[in-house]
Amino acid sequence: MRVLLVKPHPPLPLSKFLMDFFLHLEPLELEIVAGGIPAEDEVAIIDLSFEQDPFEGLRRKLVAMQPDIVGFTGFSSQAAVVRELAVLTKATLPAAVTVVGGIHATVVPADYAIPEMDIIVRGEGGTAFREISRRFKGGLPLHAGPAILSPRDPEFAALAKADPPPYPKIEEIPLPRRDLVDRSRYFVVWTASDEKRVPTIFPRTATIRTSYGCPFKCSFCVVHHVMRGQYLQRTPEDVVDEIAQLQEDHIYFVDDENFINNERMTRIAELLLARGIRKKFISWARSDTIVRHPELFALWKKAGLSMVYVGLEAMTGERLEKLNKRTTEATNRRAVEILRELGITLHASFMLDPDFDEDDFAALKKEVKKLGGAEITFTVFSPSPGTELWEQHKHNFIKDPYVYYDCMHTILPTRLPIRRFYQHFSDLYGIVFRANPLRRNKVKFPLRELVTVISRGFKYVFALRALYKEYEPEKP
Ligand code: B12
Ligand code: SF4
Repeated sequence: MRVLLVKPHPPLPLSKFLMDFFLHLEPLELEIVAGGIPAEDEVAIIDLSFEQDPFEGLRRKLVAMQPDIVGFTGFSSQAAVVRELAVLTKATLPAAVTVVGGIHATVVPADYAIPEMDIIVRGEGGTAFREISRRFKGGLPLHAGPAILSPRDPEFAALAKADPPPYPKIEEIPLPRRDLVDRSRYFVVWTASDEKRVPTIFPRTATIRTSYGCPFKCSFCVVHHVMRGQYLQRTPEDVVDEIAQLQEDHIYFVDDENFINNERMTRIAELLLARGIRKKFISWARSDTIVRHPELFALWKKAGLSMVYVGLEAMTGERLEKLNKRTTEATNRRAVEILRELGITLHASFMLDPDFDEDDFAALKKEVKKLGGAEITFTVFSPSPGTELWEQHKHNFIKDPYVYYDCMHTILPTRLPIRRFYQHFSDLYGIVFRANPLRRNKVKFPLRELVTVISRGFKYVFALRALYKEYEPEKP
């Protein structure tokens, strides 16, 4: 059996820009799916974001490899592209079985019900693909149960409307087949270092997932819906064994929230230290976790934690409440202080509300200036497909809510004229690029790379400023 797994390219130029210049992570979801395919079978991964012409790149690969099964992954913003790629696959190899999985297939499976898609997987894919392989080889119908659906099955409509199926036991999820990608191509702009001089700002970076789900229910986030509130955790020993095998020195934790369980995270750090594993890590963490357990972050600093992404989202109680973030302004401020005291670089993210007026932007700019010396990003509050908020807002969307679900394009109407909204958005990035840790800290980075990052940063600021042009002109 031959299987080709396809990571689609980002359809919007702004996402492609970010990926080419600031961070490009390996297709871990497809590596895990590949881990479920028996060793005797041939499997390959193609990452279309590296192809000059992604459609032609896929066509060539299909012709050369002649796969029996072609599997696609995709965020909601990539759903339309994935459908086109499935059409191309069937036109090139009519006998190939097409399968789609990933977040969009899990939350809106009906969106993939086209004649060119044979199987839609909801939820975990490594275990699902194991089952698909078994059925394919045994000549059995491929669809099975609530997780492996066929759009041709009479039960499809009912199954697609049901809640996502439960995740399997965590120990059943296969380990990723990292050997299937060119590892030299994946990187993150790494602005933090305890050394005086570092060889590159763009180190090769591996990703790892140590847990699935999150016990919180932020209103903009789909994770609690997908995981039905479950929080599945790998054992510390298992996590550390995987980290020890990684060839990269820089590691990005792609958990939804991996610092939730203090005991587990303490044990992981202790094991890393005891086994002498010296790596640098980036992770997401909630501000309240940092405030509750500063000692945990102090320990992790020793174990190599270099940067922490914190979804601060807002600095007013009212907005935090609206997002159901269950944190406060004071907690956010304290978390920032703790990270600073520990010498861990903060990467804060804020959520702009389409409802922002001039005062809201002015207040946020003030806060952002105070954070100087941190990495900061901004996203636009956009209801996530699969959530109640999406249902509530679905009649108000001003842009296709899937294609433009990149959290940079607003899909909801803005209170300010749209041009003004994006002026402010771009100004915010202007402020943070000027105060970026790369410019502030004492580390010596290669000068040419530093110039590249700064010039790309300013290109990004200008691209954001011009984003309003992608919207209908406003009525006078
Ligand atoms: C790391 C991450 C990123 C990375 C990129 C990761 C990558 N390699 O592309 C970065 C930081 C760049 C990023 C950016 C964005 N992200 Co993001 N990201 C994540 C995060 C935290 C983990 C994703 C990951 O690597 N998971 C690890 C793998 C192993 O798990 P998995 O994706 O769930 O895959 C499993 C199953 O889905 C299934 N499966 C997946 N594919 C396939 C394929 C087949 C054939 C099969 C059978 C099964 C299958 O099996 C997999 C293995 O178990 C998720 C949260 C989440 N729960 O998914 C958000 C998430 C995917 N991101 C999200 C969003 C919105 C974005 C942004 C658009 C905005 C933003 N928040 O910044 C941007 C834009 C990205 C773009 N290119 O367009 C949303 C997507 C919602 C949606 N409906 O599309 C999520 C779910 C976060 C959320 N809380 O809502 N993201
Ligand atoms: S804490 Fe993070 S993962 Fe959990 S619900 Fe909120 S945004 Fe989603």
